[in-house]
Amino acid sequence: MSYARTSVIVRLVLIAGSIAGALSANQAFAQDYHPSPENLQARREFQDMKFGMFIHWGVYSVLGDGEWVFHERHLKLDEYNRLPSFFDPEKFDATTWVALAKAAGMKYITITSRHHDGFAMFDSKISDWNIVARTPYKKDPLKMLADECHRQGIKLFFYYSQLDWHNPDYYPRGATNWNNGRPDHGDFNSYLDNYMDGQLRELLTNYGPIGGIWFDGMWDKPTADWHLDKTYSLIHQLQPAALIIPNHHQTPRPGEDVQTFEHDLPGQNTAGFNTKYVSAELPLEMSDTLNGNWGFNIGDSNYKSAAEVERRLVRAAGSNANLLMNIGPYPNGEIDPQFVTRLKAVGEWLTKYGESIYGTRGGPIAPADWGVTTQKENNIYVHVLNWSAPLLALPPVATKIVSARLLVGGDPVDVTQTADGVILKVREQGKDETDRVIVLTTSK
Ligand code: H79
Repeated sequence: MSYARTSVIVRLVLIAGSIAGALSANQAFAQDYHPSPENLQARREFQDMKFGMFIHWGVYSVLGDGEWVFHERHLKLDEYNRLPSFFDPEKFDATTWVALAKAAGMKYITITSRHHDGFAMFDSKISDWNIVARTPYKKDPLKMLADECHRQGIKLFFYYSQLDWHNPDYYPRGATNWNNGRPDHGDFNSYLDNYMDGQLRELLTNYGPIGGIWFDGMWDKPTADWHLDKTYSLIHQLQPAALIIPNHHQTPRPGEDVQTFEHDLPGQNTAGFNTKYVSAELPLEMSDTLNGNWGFNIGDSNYKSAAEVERRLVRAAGSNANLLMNIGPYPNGEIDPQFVTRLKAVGEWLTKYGESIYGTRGGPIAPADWGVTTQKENNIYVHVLNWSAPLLALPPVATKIVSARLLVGGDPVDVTQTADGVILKVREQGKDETDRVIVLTTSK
């Protein structure tokens, strides 16, 4: 069902509700929600950034078996509770992490403030299930990261798992339930209103201006009432420019600011759980892993090459989306050197090709096997990723092309524009060349 049709239904429900004199707060919110000017500005800036660093880091990193290890091994609460005492990231250095993101050409960082294990990687007063209270490290890495991001001009977003495998008030439990020793009762409303919203208030109060909150895990209980309107209002009230980015794999709802897709380009669903619906209005984002895991997995050496990351970034940009590329640092705070070399290579590539990525929107020609287009002002960037013959025939574009040149080097490119389309003479792909970018300058 389309977003527009959903809105119509919501409105009809509202009218019926007000006639009956029983307009709920949630429905009123849905009708009344208008993004603030700061929020709309933040959405545009988000789209301009195009490339972000996703970081999965938690006490699970100690076991080197991914962020789902608590669930995968069906550990008991008492067993998992041992883990924080081994988490002591003496090599963690916020300056190094932020500098790596910058060197990679990334403009924002999205880090796990807490994952499904519910363990707060920040100084939370809501519960002692947090890094300051339970680990020998005793410090708040998110505070250090936030300060450093502000210093180095990188936007910081907090990933926050709504799903919680640790708190007994996360009850009734959802699809990922196993018997880990929690009681068979709990107060879900209290979990949402006191625990979760309490922690979100901390994250939006104690870390300066943040980019937004990246929610995950709602899919564990898709039909539950998550008090979304209340939580979203809280966030927008505390920081109007903070973006709400929900990874719920559903059609966007009022109050949400970005539509994000896990492991897939917008509209594709190779992962099996993504929605095919793509918002024409909201900024889009695709998240992906640099190897095969989110959290550190010691047995995973399946690294993507720098060229592969570049291709994904280009394909995302051509689909009008950002790429949020993940790394899972070691438990000691170091970042795998294999990640570092690849990210730096992508950053070098971006110093040459960034003009055709940053600040662009998806171009006028639909993405295809040969490549994609992006656009900015009166330029159309044709990204030729996969084409060997010299002549590339493209569908028509509405504007008049006044010149065509290579982005790198600036050599002119032969171009023929007719009512039937645009023909470009593409030169051979150079060795180690990911993307041949042709800049079409149009008359307006
Ligand atoms: O944080 C990373 C992962 O740990 C988390 N999201 C990324 C960013 C993630 N959790 N689960 N998944 C990704 C995969 C989702 C699996 C699902 Fe299902 C399939 C969700 C719904 C269907 C299995 C069945 C789990 C719940 C029901």
